[in-house]
Amino acid sequence: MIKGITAVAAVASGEAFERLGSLFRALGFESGKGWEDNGGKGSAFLAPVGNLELVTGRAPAVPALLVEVTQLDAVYDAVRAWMLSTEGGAFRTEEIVVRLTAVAATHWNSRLFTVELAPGLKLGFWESENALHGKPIAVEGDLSAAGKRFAIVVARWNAVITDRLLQGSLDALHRSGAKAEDIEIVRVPGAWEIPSAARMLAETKRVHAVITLGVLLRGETAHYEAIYNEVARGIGQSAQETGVPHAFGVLTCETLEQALDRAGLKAGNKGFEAAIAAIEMASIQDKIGQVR
Ligand code: DLZ
Repeated sequence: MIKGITAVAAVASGEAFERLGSLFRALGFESGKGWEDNGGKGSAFLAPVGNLELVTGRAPAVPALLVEVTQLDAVYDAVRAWMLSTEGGAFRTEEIVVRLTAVAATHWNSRLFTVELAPGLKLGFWESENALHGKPIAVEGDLSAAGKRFAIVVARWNAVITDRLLQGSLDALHRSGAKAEDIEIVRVPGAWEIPSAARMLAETKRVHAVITLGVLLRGETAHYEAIYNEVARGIGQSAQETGVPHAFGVLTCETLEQALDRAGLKAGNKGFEAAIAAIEMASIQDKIGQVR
């Protein structure tokens, strides 16, 4: 399955390498994992969308290194400001006129400008006139739990099931990079008590997300619907009012057999799934915070 594309651009000199890296960082590229050995070094820059374009017939009229952007005019201003700054090489205005082309329309329904940072090191920035060109940019959470703290609230009622849900959650957290000391487990008597314990933990603000685990069996539970609604409402309310993501891992099943299936037997492990949702939401919260 295809995951992404990496285009490797050889940069002639160390100075040009540093300069290009500085520009990309100034424009807000996300840095990827770099490398360095005796023979050279590499810097990775990540973008939400990548294309590899093969061309035949005629030589392309654009630089080999092209960055697709939104708000091309703002990017133009940012590049110009960077060129004037010391990090960008403190180019003189006359030099900028030569090296930085004006934004111009292309014959492929786009606008483009190019910048020559050093001899042989030219790159282009372009924006499609079709605002929906390419994949819409969306903020998505990473599935890395490294460096994050989690609380798990687990009901003791129906422990034969909830213990399995707990194992599923711990499995997901550990496999995603969470450390054992960053996971707090709180046991409560039954599903009814989950919302208040979740809220106590969320209010401490010492965790990035709370995972709630329990099982309500219709056959065993008087006023099943009323209890279920309160538990769901309480967990949702705690998430909204504290701003701490809460993952919902409270099973509602007709029978014990059905619950066992959802706790790792036949239908996945809902504890695992809830932990993955918590990890993703903790990351989304970080990212949305960064955007602001
Ligand atoms: C009392 C009760 C019943 C009948 N059924 C369940 C259930 O299916 N799942 C569950 O997690 N808890 C149940 N409980 C216990 C309540 O959630 C609660 O812990 C007690 O009523 C004490 O407040």
